[in-house]
Amino acid sequence: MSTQIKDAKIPENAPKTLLMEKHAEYIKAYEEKKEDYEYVMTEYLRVSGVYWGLTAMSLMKRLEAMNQKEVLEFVLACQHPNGGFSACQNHDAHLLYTLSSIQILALFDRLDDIDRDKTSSFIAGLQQEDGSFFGDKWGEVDSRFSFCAIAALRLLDRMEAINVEKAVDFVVRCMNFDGGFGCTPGSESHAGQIYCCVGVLSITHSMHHINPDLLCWWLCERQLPSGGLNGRPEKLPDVCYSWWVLASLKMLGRIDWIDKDKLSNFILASQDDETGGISDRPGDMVDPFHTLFGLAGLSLLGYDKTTIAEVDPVFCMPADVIKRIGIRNSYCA
Ligand code: GRG
Ligand code: ZN
Repeated sequence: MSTQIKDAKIPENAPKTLLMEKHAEYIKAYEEKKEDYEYVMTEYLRVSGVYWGLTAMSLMKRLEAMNQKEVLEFVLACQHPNGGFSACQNHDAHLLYTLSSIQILALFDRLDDIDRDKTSSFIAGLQQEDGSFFGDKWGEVDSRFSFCAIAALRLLDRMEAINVEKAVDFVVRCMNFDGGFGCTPGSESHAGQIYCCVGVLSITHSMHHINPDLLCWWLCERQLPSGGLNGRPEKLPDVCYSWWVLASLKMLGRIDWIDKDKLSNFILASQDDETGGISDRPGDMVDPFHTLFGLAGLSLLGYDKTTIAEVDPVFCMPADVIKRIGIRNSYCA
């Protein structure tokens, strides 16, 4: 008996070229329509949403179209006296939003607008005895938070604020028999967590802990007949895995292990040719999250290099911003 593969269908009339102008208009309009239902309902992740929109615009070389002054005022208003940042005002400071805030400041070359030591002591205060990180004062542990802590500290040039060796030990303990990584030791491999853990090992120059052939087999098996990638076996393909999976393959030096043309067709087919924006799979509603990860995936694929800027596979930010800050990641050969 054979098992049926779950997959998306690409309609005949799905877009086949990049609708760049429409995506820029979609992101700009999203920034402006603050009374929309969708905008209001995503308040709990606002600062990350701002990072997705700004990074998408940067990759389309349109960052100057965004309202820098308004964004910077908003981000600074989200900083708490303990140095951490929340998703928006009156929410708790969290590592997820601290990273997004620092990424936004870095995009605008304004990291010196904050007290770097104060923010790094907030991050360091969340590290636990076993090297892991709480996301915030409520105590959830997840390898995503290890990535947020380490990526933020690297952008701030404050890696010495934490015990890096213990942070790496924890991430290595999240590694599974299949070469992948989960959210805590012993939990199932998932492409999103793999991106976070490989990112930590890349930033800390600890890639020797990984078996790249084993892990990249698991990663390239995420590609389905439609060309799209899923996040773990038996799941549907989703455009955001064009980032989580592909960025991991790039750091591991094996991006050629997937069919690039089929994946770019899947991303292009997930564009909305009326409203602009990219969705998780063809025919679904677009959002800024999938618009960013679709564009960033196309950048990694080398699609239309003259119009899409090069993305850094670790930080999901324009490569020239990471170069300007002077960061060098480690990659596998
Ligand atoms: C700077 C890019 C960047 C990220 C910051 C927050 C974070 C660090 C990384 C998140 C990594 C992650 C866990 C991504 C996966 C998101 C996702 C689609 C989860 C849903 O997964 P499933 O398996 O469902 O529950 P699906 O939709 O795959 O069937
Ligand atoms: Zn998704």
